[in-house]
Amino acid sequence: MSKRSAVAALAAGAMVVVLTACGSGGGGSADKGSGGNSPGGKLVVGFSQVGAESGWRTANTKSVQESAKKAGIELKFSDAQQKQENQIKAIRSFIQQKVDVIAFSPVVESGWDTVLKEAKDAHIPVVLTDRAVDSKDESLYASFLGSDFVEEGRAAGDWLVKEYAAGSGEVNIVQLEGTTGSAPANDRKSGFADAVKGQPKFKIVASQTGDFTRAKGKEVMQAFLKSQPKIDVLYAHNDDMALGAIQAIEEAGKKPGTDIKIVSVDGVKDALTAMSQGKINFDVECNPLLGDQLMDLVKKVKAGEQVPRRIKTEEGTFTPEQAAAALPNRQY
Ligand code: GZL
Repeated sequence: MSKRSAVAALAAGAMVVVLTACGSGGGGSADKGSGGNSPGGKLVVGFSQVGAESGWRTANTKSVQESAKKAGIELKFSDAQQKQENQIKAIRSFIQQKVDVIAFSPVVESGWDTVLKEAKDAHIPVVLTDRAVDSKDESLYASFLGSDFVEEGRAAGDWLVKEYAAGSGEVNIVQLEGTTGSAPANDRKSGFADAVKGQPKFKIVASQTGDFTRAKGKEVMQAFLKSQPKIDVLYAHNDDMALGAIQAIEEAGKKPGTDIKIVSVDGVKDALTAMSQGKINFDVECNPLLGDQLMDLVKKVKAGEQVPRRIKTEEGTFTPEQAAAALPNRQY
């Protein structure tokens, strides 16, 4: 059973415009000079979310919104619909609104220095959550709270190596990658490749982005099934793409989990259900319930306290037996 840092979970994203999702309009910290315009001294946090592309993302949004409410923090929430330009617009809007802290999950790793410098010049601290940026200027954000995606990819690869330890025949792998340029896609790919390197029997015969969505995961898996004469394993960077791929595999008259083994990442309820039906063979947990930790972090940052540069979330893995045991109480 995977270890889990316990934090609450909340419901769905909003449009790309900046919405005040929580809080009764209570006070900010205007007198603190670095922003915060909510009367009554409430901490005001601007949060730019990637989008609403997957079950994981929905659970993450719920967690952030519910935790903000619980912490008495006014949350200005923006859903970027997986577009970097929308996140940059939202961050600029937060700066204009003089929020106390900006928190965001960067949809891709690159291209953030300019807007983060604008936040720094406005004396508004920034916290990264879920995904990282590749900026070399560490002064542009106070902390990064999120998973180690390389470790997740490595865990998926390690399982595969064990699963095929006995056999000697070639193992043809197809890979559904996450959003191009995103930290989870880059790192889950490299961690997996690291785990299977030096094992000549493993061949990644096709690899393409499914953009972390079910629809795209199904579409790309359909193409793989047409173009690849033999597929033994699917490695999906998230469960939503794996679930879409399962539809494609079944429509092609094959049995997911048997004819084509599936290893995925996230550990959302729908995937654990598929596991209990024998359709997914292994799932690496990626914990979306970051809300409480994030609110604690933004409070410390606003108060000028020292915070760790990197806060790694606790996560585990699921076998089918563990999935069946976890399902009854699964929050998302
Ligand atoms: C990982 C997160 C990824 C999930 C996907 O922390 O950024 O984005 O694995 C989600 O399900 O779309």
